[in-house]
Amino acid sequence: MDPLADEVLSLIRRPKSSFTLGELADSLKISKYRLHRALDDLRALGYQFGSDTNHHLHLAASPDRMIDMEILSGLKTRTFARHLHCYRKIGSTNATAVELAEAGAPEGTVIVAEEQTKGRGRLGRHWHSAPGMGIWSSVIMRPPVPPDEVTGLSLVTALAFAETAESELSVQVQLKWPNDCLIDGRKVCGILIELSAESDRVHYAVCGTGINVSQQRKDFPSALRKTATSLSLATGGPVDRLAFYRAFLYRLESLYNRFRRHGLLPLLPGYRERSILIGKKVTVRHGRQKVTGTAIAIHETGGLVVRAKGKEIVLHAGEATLR
Ligand code: BTX
Repeated sequence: MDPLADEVLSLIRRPKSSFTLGELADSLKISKYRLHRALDDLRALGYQFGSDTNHHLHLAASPDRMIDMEILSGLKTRTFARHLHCYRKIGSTNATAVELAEAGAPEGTVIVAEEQTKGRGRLGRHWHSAPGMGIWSSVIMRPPVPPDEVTGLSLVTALAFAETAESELSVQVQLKWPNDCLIDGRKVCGILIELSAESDRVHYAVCGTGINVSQQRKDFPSALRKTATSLSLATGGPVDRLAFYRAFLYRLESLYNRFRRHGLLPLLPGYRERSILIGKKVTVRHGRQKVTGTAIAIHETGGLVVRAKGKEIVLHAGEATLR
C-alpha cells in the first residue's frame, strides 16, 4: 500500500476528524492533485468517501479485504500481526510461515491470505479455502515449552476461536480434542500446528487457523456440505470478517500469553466446558495406535485422558471419534 494512501486513511479515520479536501491536502503537505490520486487509489481498493454539506470528507465504506490497513485499523494486539504479511492468493499460509520462521521472523508474525490453493489440513489432508470467504491465517509462535506440550497450542487456539465466536456473534461453539471447532456438530474452524523442535526445546510453532466465515451451503464442495458450516450460516446473516479477525487475534494473543506464563492449567476449565468428548466413549487413533475407552479429562499438557481397560492413558495426539 502506498504510504500516502495510508496516511490519508488514518487522518480521515481519526475520531471527530473533519477535513475538507483542501484542509486534508494542507495537513499532508501535498497538492490537491496528489490527494485526488491517493483517493482514487483507495477507491480502486474498495474504499468509498462521502462529504457533508460543509464539504467535510468521511469514510463511507471500507473494503472487506484482508489487507494490512484494514486488519491493523483498530487492532488491539501488542505483538500479534505487528509483523504482517497479506496475500491475495497463496499456496498455504502455514508453508509461508514456516519459511519465514526458518529465516528468523519474530514471534507474532502473521501471514494471511484471501485464498489458498494448497491449504493444508492435518496428515496431508486438504483444507478448502475459498477466495474471500474465510480467514486463512498463520501465526508464528516461539513458546518456551517442551515439544510434547505443544498440543496445548491447539487447545489455546480452539478456545480463542470459541470465545471470540461466542462474545462477538453469540453463537455456541463445541470443541473436539485436539483441534476441531464445531457449531451444531459441523466444522467451522480447523487448526493446524506445525513444529520445529529439538528433543527438549521448540524452535517455533506455526499456528494455522482456517475459519469459515461467509460461505453458504452451496459454496462448499459437495463432499463437505454435510460436515462443514460457516459463521454466517450459524448466525443467519452477514458477518464482518475483518472485525471478527481482529477480535480473534486479540483473544488468541491474550490466551497465548497466559499459556506462556502459567501453562494450560488456567485455560482448561474453559476448554472442558465446551468439549464434546469428555464423559463420552471414544476411539482415538494415532498412527498404528488405537485406544478405545471413556474420555475423562484434558490433561494439563493438553493431552486427552482416556480410561481404557481400567487404566488411565494420556494421549498427546490423534484423531478422536465418538462411539
Ligand atoms: P483436519 O485434518 O483436522 O481437517 C481436514 C478435513 O476437514 C478435510 O479432510 C475435510 O474433510 C474437512 N475440510 C476441508 N476444508 C474444510 C473447510 N473449509 N471447512 C470444514 N471442513 C473442511 C484441520 O485439518 C486443519 C486446517 C487448518 C487450515 C489452516 S488455513 C490457514 C493455515 N494454512 C494452511 O495451509 N492450513 C492452515
